[in-house]
Amino acid sequence: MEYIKNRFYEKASKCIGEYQKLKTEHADKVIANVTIGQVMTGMKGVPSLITDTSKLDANTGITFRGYSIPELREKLPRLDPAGEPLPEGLYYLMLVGEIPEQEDVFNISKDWSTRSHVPQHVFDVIDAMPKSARPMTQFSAAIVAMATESVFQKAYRSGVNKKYYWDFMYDDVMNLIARLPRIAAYIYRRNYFKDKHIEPDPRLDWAGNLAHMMGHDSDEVKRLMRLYMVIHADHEGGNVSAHTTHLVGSALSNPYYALGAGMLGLAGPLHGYANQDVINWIFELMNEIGSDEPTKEQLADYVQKTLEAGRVVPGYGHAVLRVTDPRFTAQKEFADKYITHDKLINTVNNLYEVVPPILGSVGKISNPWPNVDAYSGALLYHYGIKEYSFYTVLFGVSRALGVLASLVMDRLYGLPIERPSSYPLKWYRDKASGEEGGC
Ligand code: HAX
Repeated sequence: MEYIKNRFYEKASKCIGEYQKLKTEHADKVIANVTIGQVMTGMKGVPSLITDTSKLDANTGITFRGYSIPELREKLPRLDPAGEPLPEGLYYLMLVGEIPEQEDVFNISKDWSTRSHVPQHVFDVIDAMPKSARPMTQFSAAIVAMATESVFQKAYRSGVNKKYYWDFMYDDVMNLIARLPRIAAYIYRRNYFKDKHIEPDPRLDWAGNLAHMMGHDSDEVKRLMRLYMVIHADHEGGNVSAHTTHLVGSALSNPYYALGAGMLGLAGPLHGYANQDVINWIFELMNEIGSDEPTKEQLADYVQKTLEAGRVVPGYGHAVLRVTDPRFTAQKEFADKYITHDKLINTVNNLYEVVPPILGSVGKISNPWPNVDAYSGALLYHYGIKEYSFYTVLFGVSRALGVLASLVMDRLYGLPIERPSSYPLKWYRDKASGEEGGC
């Protein structure tokens, strides 16, 4: 589908000049001051990255090229007028910056289908690991193992001019995205269905095929999978999975290395692992309370107990957001529309009433509201995807869309190797007060 690549180049190449101009003519312009508080809390709010695909606002949530999640659900092409948008369309939007036509989206589906062959050695790498290896360990190892296929790496080694890096990166990224559903489904069937694998169906869309290869072939699961793949795709550039992918890519590592590293960041409990931690924590509380329909009072007691034990309440809080995550709301609307009664979903809804006032009363928690992970597991579980130790892999398949689209742009703009400065703790102490002593 060369025409989409050309369309991307035509639009994005206009920004190269912009980038160069800022770099050369406005290099001394001060845009922000950095406080010690920002350094001590993980560089929150320090503008230091260029990411065009999406932007996160603390009070309104994520927008993709300016479009909110409700707008995406209304405007992006879909297979069925009553269904959810296709993630192929979101990828096009993030890359090209415009809402695609139906035909563009079908063409991406077809293109990904033709690129989706996974080399045998990647399956061998997965099979070499014990089944007790976490699905995210298997997933990131498989991605890195696929670097043997990198056309960017081959082009670099053959001495290609740097102005063409983006072109090879584009192809690597398309191949990589195309293959992720097959890899994810392989891990799923290996771990939970005794290696009974299901071949891809080339007539299906990218997310529908993932559901199919996992063995969940109903229209309902495919609809959920499309929504899931759209809402998890990107969350601007500073989150751990996006930033890691960008950082590793900035050393001109191939996209397989960059995404593999990003996925290992996603695997952490404060990031994507929270989606399985939420379900684990809810089952733990149901078990301890002795009911699968706990009352709000029982839930409140358990939340307090979790905090007293020095643990976090998974699925709540956010580094940037200060409101209910619109990705939570989109999933809640989906559940309200399609699911009449489900004990796990009822508990998730009850927690939404119970948790925020408790977290709000702690004082130090910046955001007491739920994030995307508070809802996603309950929906997957309802539709029969009950193996929650797998859930972060699904997040990873989706997150690849945004971080890899950004990686193509990084190479097109010619962004430099990233290299912030670090200082000993004493340096900050001297800056703060100049007091003697300390560690
Ligand atoms: N439960 C208990 N304590 C919490 C909390 C929660 N849900 N959220 C924040 N806090 C605590 C922090 O641990 C921190 O405590 P210390 O000062 O003792 O270290 C304090 O409140 C201040 O933290 P913050 O400024 O509110 O939040 P951070 O930006 O540091 O962290 C996190 C943001 C999302 C990591 C945090 O809210 C958290 O741990 N939430 C639970 C885990 C979770 O749901 N993660 C997924 C987030 C969304 C995402 O990335 N998905 O992939």
